[in-house]
Amino acid sequence: MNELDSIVANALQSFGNANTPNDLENAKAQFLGKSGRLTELMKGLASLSVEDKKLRGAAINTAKQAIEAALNARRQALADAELEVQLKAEALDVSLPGRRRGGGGLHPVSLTLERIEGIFGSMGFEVAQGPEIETDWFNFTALNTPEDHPARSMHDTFYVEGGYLLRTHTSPMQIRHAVQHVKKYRARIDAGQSMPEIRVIAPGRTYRVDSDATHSPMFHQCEGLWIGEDVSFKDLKVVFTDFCRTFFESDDLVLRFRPSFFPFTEPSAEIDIQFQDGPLAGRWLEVAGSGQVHPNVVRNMGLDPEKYIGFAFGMGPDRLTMLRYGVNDLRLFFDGDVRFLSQFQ
Ligand code: 2U9
Repeated sequence: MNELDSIVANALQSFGNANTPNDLENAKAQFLGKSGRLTELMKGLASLSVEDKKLRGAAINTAKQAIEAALNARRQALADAELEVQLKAEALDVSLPGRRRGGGGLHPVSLTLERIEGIFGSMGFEVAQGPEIETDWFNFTALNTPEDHPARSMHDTFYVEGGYLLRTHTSPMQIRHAVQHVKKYRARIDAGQSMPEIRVIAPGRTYRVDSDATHSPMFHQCEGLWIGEDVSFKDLKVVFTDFCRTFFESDDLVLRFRPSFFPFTEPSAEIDIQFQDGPLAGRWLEVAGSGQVHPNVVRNMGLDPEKYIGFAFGMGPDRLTMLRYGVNDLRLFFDGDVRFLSQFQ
């Protein structure tokens, strides 16, 4: 083997032994670097005759090309191997289930409020919403609840600056709605013509000084009002029975109206329901209060109680939500724990 062939053979072997790009560049320097073996041979060309220079130069060039080709091939092989290792280390398991981004959703009590609004909406009830900071007049006086009534006690009501209070029920909104309605039809009413009936529900937040497993200082109410010239207790029974059966998706649900007292209704009744099947079957559960609207309250709407009559009812959407989903502590609704809340999505 001549000298050039042996240099090429050595280079190929060195490149083959280089296992990292760094080793390979060091091996390259031994042959093609400034004082590499091939470079030294080229320097020797200077002392040769023109004829020999041609022959020797061509032979060195051929050897150089062979070394460069081997170098490039090895560079590529090392780069491929490195990529292979990296791909293995970062392997993706495309068969794994996807990770979903947590989507938001409505609070269980909001779901109940939407349900209530939908059911009463289908029976022709409007939805009235309004202030949570109220005056004494709308929260108590207009609702036939006099100055010395125990409900006005500091123990029950959150009073705020300026003689205002946090509404203790949503009934003030019914009065506000009724007064607006009556104002709109005043001319017709005064002319002895009939006024379209008032049919409204008022859902929303209410406040009382109370806190335990079944009471929260902020709670929800939904009260309803139906006033017309010929609206009776019978209508209340039909409307509320229909509501409960639809809300609880139970056609054989039984209702019981138990005599009670509220300042704004006379006569008044508590409404109990009884499921025929399921975990609560047979038990009587109180779900609402109700009654025929007191003549004083009808008068405070600007109507003649001799001509206009109707009924009202009030229920607690928090309690309805507990019953519907079998939740036993009201406070869970207001703790804001996502593990609890996400179960309703
Ligand atoms: C007007 C006139 C009368 C609404 C009524 C009730 C009976 C009632 C609460 C009890 C506890 C609901 O579950 S609770 O939070 N309410 O029992 N509410 S009658 O009576 C009205 C409302 C507005 C103008």
